[in-house]
Amino acid sequence: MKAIARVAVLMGSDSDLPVMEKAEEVLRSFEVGCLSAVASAHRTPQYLRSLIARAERKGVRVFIAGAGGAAHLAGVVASETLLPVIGVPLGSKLSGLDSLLSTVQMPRGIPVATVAIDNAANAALLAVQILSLSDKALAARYEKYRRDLTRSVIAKAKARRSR
Ligand code: RP5
Repeated sequence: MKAIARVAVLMGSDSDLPVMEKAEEVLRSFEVGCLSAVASAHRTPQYLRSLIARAERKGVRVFIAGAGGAAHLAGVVASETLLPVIGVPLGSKLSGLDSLLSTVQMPRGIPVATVAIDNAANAALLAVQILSLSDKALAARYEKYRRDLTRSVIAKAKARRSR
């Protein structure tokens, strides 16, 4: 049975898919249902608005929005919803600096939680943390992930020392 989508992974163009797929992969690994869609703040503003409303009706609780260049997608999503929005600035002709600034420099009152350039995995992890606040089973999976992460770093450090 398909899990209810609790996260919407939006991207400004299908050319963003190779990076944004990582968010979907991480969400799947935590058994968090997600929906994924291409919608542009500039090219398809009305479609984007209806997509946000539809996602909310379906039960989405967190939005992830990745875009590059004049990256207004996350900000526009944040202006249209009361749910938390995580922005992923994507690599661009200006190495993603334009995307980063466009995503992170939101006006007071309408926040976007912005992760590092191209770091769609961190956006998914942040979404998992937000959802974990009201989902004990998911919180336990996230806690295990963090324990495993710590262990793997320590194992690598030990392996280096014994060389
Ligand atoms: C942005 O423009 C998209 O998010 C993408 O990163 C960038 C280029 O889009 P394409 O010209 O490849 O469709 O809106």
